Amino acid sequence: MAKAKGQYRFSFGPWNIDEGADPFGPPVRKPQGLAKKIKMAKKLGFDGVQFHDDDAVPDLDSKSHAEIVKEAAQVRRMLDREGLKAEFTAPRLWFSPETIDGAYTNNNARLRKYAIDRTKICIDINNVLGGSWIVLWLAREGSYVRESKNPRESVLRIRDALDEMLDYDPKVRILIEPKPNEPVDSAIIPTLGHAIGLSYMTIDPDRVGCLCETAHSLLAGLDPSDDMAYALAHEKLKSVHLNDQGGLKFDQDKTFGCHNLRVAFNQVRVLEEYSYGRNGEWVGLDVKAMRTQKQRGNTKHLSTSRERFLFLLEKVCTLDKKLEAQLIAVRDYEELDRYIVCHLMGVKYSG
Ligand code: XUL
Ligand code: MN
Repeated sequence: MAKAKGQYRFSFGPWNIDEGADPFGPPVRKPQGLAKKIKMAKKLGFDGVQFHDDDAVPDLDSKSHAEIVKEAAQVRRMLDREGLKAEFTAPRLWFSPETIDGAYTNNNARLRKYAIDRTKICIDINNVLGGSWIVLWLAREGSYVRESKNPRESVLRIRDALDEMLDYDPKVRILIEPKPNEPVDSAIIPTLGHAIGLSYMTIDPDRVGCLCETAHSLLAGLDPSDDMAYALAHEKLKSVHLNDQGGLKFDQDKTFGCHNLRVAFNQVRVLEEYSYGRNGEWVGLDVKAMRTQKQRGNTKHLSTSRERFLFLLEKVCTLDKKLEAQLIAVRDYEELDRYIVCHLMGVKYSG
């Protein structure tokens, strides 16, 4: 869908309104049903919703294909009623007993088949929801003990799985969301560079792209805006999960721009300058409320992230490009840095 420059469609997933449980403590907020979350998305000014397969159809392993399709159609009607679209569906391949040791790279052939069958169901759900693509976060495709999996064979197994998906549905588009670690110690496809390389190994590279998450790039020690630029240069940046991260810790999924506004600015800038969104790409937010947040205000991280993106977009559009070019031409990067920070802080710049 075409958009004018500077106009974006925003999305998030039901998991982004959560109860605040963490590995060290139980939930602290009340659960909200999917219907309520869809209504909240509309109220917050969002345009679309991202799904895991079992967000749309809970307990899907215990349901027939006909039941799954019927329930997905009910969710589609909820979206239609609110005037919202589904952005994507992602198979939650890190939850079930079958995927304890990974999905497509599992050492057990029967369990690898479970992962493929489940992904085909996810593709069917996505088609009913009308999503643009499926997203593969390759959560457990890696190891805790390097010798436990053959790393070369694992790459080829993921490629074979992608080929089977591409063959299953000639229209499906697949986005890989890489992450270097967590829950595994070491991921087989840890960065966007790996994901893009893998896409070219498939039977139809044009239908395999990627989703760049800010926190995942930071966890890999990379600048997220450079990662986005790399994927844009390959015409493979189809979705983003904007958020923030306080350095090399666990995956924090904090509000966009809360730690490093300048890094956030450069992400918005690269998206805007290269017309991200012109071909239907979404600005997805993968943010979590802090556990300290009370029930009231449990969506503030979402509205603030969206608001901050729009503030930074204003900064991108009002940047003095002529001055920037002049400073680059005379190689005065100290002055360029001074100008950029003045601009971001909203203080008067005098050259
Ligand atoms: C995991 C992650 C997931 C995916 C959706 O770190 O980012 O939320 O984005 O499955
Ligand atoms: Mn994500």
